[in-house]
Amino acid sequence: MADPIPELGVRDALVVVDVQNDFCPGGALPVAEGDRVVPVLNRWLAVVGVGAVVASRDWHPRNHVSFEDRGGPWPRHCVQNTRGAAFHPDLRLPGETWIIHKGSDPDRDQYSALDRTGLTERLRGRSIDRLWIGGLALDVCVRATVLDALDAGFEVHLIADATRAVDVEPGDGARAIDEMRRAGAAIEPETRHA
Ligand code: VGL
Ligand code: ZN
Repeated sequence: MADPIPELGVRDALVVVDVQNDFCPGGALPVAEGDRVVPVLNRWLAVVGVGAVVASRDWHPRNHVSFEDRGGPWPRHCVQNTRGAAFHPDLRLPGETWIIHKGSDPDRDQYSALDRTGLTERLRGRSIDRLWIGGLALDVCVRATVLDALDAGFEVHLIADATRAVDVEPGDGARAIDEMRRAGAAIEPETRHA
């Protein structure tokens, strides 16, 4: 049975991190089962009355510093305006979704959706103080976003069944969850990941 979704209201934001083709099976930097987050997130996206729905996307120029041909750790991925950078076609983002672009500076990476994107200020401007975060990848951009959000003073809930790890090293995903919990994030549903 699917887990129940808590009651969300105007102080809540749903933050969908980087659910893009390149992070799904068949993409340039595939996360195992990355596409499995889509139906789970769609259930959350169907909840009405939240303060904001936010969707970030990794949005790199072709010569980005994180790419292997510039000595970075990753194969070329999420190049601006390519199919790989598009949101997964089944993700049902509402029309009023705030789209956040990150990683557009060729010489700097931005794993967190709150890293100098203006999102923190925009959320505070709407008196949103509670974030529900899922997406890809658990151990990279979701991790960075959750830790930044905690630093910024938000109450943070990781939607654990709406995220998957890239697991460059085995166990990276599990370690990321531990780190987020220790930093103060609530892991939803708490029971399954206790
Ligand atoms: C990501 C690796 C490189 C992510 C972005 O969205 O988690 N991972 N760029
Ligand atoms: Zn990237």
